[in-house]
This record gives sequence, C-alpha cells and structure tokens, in this order.
Amino acid sequence: MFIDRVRVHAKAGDGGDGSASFRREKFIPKGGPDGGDGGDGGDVILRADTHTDQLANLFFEPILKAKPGGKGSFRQRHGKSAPDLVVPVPVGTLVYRFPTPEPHDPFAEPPEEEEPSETPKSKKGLPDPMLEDLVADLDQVGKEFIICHGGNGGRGNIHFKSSRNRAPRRFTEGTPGEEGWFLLEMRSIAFAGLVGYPNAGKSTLLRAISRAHPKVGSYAFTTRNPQVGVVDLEDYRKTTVADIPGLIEGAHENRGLGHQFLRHVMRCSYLLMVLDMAGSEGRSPLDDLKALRRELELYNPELADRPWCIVANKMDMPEAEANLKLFKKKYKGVTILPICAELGEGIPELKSFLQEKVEEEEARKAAAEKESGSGIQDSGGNPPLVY
Ligand SMILES: Nc1nc2c(ncn2[C@@H]2O[C@H](COP(=O)(O)OP(=O)(O)OP(=O)(O)O)[C@@H](O)[C@H]2O)c(=O)[nH]1
Ligand SMILES: [Mg+2]
Repeated sequence: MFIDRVRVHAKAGDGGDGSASFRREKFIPKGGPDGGDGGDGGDVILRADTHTDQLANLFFEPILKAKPGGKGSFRQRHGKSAPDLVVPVPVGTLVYRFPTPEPHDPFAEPPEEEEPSETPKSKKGLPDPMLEDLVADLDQVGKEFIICHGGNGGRGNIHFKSSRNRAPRRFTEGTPGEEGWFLLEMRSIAFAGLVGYPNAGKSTLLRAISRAHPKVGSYAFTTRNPQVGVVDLEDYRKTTVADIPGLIEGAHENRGLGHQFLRHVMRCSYLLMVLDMAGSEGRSPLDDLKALRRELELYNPELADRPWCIVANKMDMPEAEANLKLFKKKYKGVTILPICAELGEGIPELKSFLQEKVEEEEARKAAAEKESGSGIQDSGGNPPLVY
C-alpha cells in the first residue's frame, strides 16, 4: 500500500510542574523553600529524510506524542526536560494544519442533509486541504518543522521567596504542550515529470534512462504510485524524472487515479508528454495529446503553462512514422523527441535534451538569485508551490 496523504494528531509534551518544598534537615528545622523548577515538554518535529519514501508509517501510527517534562523536586532539583519527538517524513512533504474543531454543542440544530456537491471528493475520504492551512513545505533534505511546541516547565517555590514571605508555598504549573490535527501530503520532487495515457510507455522510458525499475505491463494503470528515478547526465551531472500513473480523460474530476498523481506533477519544472505514436488500442496520438493538455489545464492552469515537449514513443511500430509526420506539421514550435523506449532508441538524444533543459533552468535560477540579491538557495530547482 502506497500512502502519500495522512492525517495525524500531534501532541507536544506538557511542561513539568514546579515544586513547593522546604529544606528540612537535622538542626535546620526551617531551611526555607527549596522546590526546583519543572522540565520543559518535548516538541513534535517533522524532518525531511531521504530514507523515507512514503507516509505509510504514519498511516499506521497517526498519533505523535512527545514526552512531558519532569516535575521539580525538593533540594532545588529541577525536572528533566523531555527529548523532542523527531518524525522522519519524505522530502517534499507539505504540512497543513486543520483548523481547531469547534467544541461540540449538544443543543445545536442537527446539520441539514448535504446536497450532492459538484466538486469531486477526494478518493481516500480526506478532504482537500485549503491553501491557507499550509504551514510548512519540507522540500529539502534535513529541513525540520516543529508542528507542536512543548510546554514550559513551571517554577518552584524557591523563586517566590521575598523579604516579606520567607516561606512561600507558591509554585507554578507547567504550561500544556501544543496539540492539533495535521494533514501531511507528499509530493514527489523531480525536475521532469512523465505525463501520458496508460500504456504509453512511461515506465519503460524511466527504466531506459535511469536505474529505477518501475513495473511495466501491457495493461492500463500498471503504475499506481509515483516513482522518481535519477538520470545520469554528462559532466557528472544528475537530474530526476518522475514516473506518474497514467492520466485519462476526466482525471481532473478524479477519474482513473485522478488527483492522486496530478498532485505530484505540480512539483516538476518540466513536463515530458509521453505519447504512443503507433496509436495502438485504436487511439489517435493527436487526440491523446489534446486530451492530456486539457486535463492539465482543467486541473490547474499553471500546469498548462509549464515548459513541455513531446516524447513520441513506440517508433518501432509501423504506424508511428505517419503519425510523427502529422505531429511535426501541427506542433511546429514544440520539440518532438522520437524514441523507442523498449529498444533504447533515441534515449541518448532525450538525455542530452534533458541536460540542456537542466542547464537552462540552473542559469535561470542563478540569474533570479542575482537579481534578488540574496544568496539563499531556493527549493532546489522546483517551481514555487501552486495549487
Ligand atoms: N512496441 C513498443 N512497445 C512498447 C514501447 N515502450 C513500451 N512498450 C510497451 O507498452 C506497454 C506499456 O508500457 P508501460 O511502460 O507499462 O506503460 P505506462 O505508460 O507506464 O503505463 P501505465 O503505468 O499503465 O500508465 C508494455 O507492454 C511495454 O512493453 C516501445 O517503444 N515499443
Ligand atoms: Mg507505468
């Protein structure tokens, strides 16, 4: 089971209470206050980790609870601060905070029957999060975000001693740790995304250009989870390409595997539209491309504006040549890369094209950085988050 979206409940540790105690020893019957402070509660921290590739561990254990701080004690002993709970999540995880639910009102009118809504619902039953609830984007290895801060420890009675009150019984309690509901959503981060109908040969292509081994099958929706492959380029450069499950008409309305994977395309700077040039299964590659572009546009107009090119696959089949000619006539301004993913033909050309695009992107980024005058690295060549 591949999990790229989970709801979790997090609770940071409460601060430990301060202590109210008095020094009592032989021959020192009234030794004054000596209650120590409480320790701080542990934070709940999410950390982007390269060794975690999905959110499955959180699906099975969705409650993240950090330990409370220790209580203060006599002889000025301070309570121990609790360790932070660090939870590894995949690089590219977005964190949304659910608004705190209203307290339940038993006298409230029961809600009216909901009318069937026009907008598609998420397939896994989790509502689509709102952009304003986004609190963090863990898009770099090692990046951390504290989702709940631990409470502060209370103060012991030793702090409340004064000239007028030599034996204070006052102490403060530790503050409670924060808690809340969060939605964690993973979006694969890759330079280029392979977008195409089922069976167009996306997974075969990823196998041909990288060391990734996604499953290849002659049936639709062989790929059910996005997978990122690392592609070695010239001059020891590397880039990443994401294989994404097949897209069908109506995907923006959640048909097929729907939104589940369009989410992942959002993080790709470049789109490789993979087409079955032979038009097997009685389809026309021209119609396929039109439908794919429309789906991207309907899901998010921003996606339709991403730079893209056509990867004309299955050029080993007899019908492919005629279709390629049609494409060259119709899409004059668009790069068309004819390949046969299965036999590895056209793969070196595709790789050098990718290299060109990676270098262009790097130059663009460097120029943008110079302009803004900041030396701060952005999210590693990925476009800003858009929804
Ligand atoms: N003749 C020919 N067949 C190919 C070529 N590339 C892929 N295929 C075949 O096309 C079928 C589908 O390939 P996949 O790589 O699984 O296609 P996909 O686009 O990943 O499909 P989904 O994961 O279902 O979206 C397989 O039977 C492949 O063997 C090619 O260049 N030529
Ligand atoms: Mg596939």
